[in-house]
Amino acid sequence: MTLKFGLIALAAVGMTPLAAQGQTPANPAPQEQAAAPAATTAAPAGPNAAAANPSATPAAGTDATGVSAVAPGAAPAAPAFDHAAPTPGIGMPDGRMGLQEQFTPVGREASAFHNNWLLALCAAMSLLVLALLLWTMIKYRRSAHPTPSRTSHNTVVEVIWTLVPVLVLVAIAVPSIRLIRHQYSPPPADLTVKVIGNQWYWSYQYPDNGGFEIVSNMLKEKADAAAGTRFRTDADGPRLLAVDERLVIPAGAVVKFIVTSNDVIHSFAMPAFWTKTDANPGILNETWVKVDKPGVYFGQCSELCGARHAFMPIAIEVVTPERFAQWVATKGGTMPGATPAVAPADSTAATQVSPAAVSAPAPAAGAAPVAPPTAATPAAPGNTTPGVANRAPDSPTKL
Ligand SMILES: [Cu+2]
Repeated sequence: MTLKFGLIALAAVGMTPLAAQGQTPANPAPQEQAAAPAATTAAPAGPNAAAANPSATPAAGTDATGVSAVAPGAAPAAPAFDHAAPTPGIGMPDGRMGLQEQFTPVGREASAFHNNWLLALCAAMSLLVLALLLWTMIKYRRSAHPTPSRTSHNTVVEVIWTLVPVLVLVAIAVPSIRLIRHQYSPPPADLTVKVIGNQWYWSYQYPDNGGFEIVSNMLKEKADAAAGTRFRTDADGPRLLAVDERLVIPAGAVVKFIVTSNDVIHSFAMPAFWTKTDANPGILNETWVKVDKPGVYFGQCSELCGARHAFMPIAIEVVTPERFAQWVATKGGTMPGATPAVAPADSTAATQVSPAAVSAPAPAAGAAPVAPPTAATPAAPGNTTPGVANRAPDSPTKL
């Protein structure tokens, strides 16, 4: 017996440091862990990405063609677009409890369901159970009720405690299923935007508007930004949420987002639109929004995707349809059905490079300088990647 205990104790003592040792490196460094696979994907990404990840490579090729194609011809004086400043408390967290104010029909339905029905139901049930517990504890305590009842069946009570939960579940299921039906049966889309998650930024393609692409990076704080590069101001949005290029969509239009990823799983989430969709490599997920109110709305990547997961925010600017057409024009895109004033820009010319990209042509670090064979052939519209030059300098190799 004692021998057995001794052995167990010995084993325990022996294992403790082992266990501790095993945990020490793994525990405090989830970042390293996350970064490790990232680094491995980044290192061979050069040759690989050429084929698999079209947006990572053509930095060298497209950058040059993009700039030279646009600068002289297509857009003589690239019209500037006045981006709106966000409204504090709208489309962003502001410290209040509860859900953000919703700006889509589905979001309004869902938040009303949550606030007015689920919360009320939860509160009522919790209070009822608490009251029953208190009543039992006080009324049937030993001092007041020394001989307990031997009753083992009571048909009325049993019917009630079976029926009431069933009714509660039905009362939750009906509006819940109705909400899911609304969420997953979108009306025909007026505009489709392809959303692509990348470590660690988002790119957005507009296949309906000539297939141009924008690349959206988080804006750094003034103190963190390299000298001469753009940094965040309050007009851009809150810290860690403001981006250099916003996803712009028209108000009142049904916008379909096709969501995918270039590397690992990300998640495209916009709390004020009640939208969260995983971005999986090799898979197209779909979600939709219809936002009535122009404004700027912020979200974040919502699937742990590596070391800089916290720094790939999403900013959507909802504008009037007229301003949307203006914005598309500034990106070198076209509106469907519109006859372009200039000769129809080929797909490379359409990939206009923003001034920011020209001023700060950050080399896509880690990417091979070899121009991919696909860069020459205009691939599927939207596979041209002008904005890659826009990528923030903090690319995987820095980590
Ligand atoms: Cu992420």
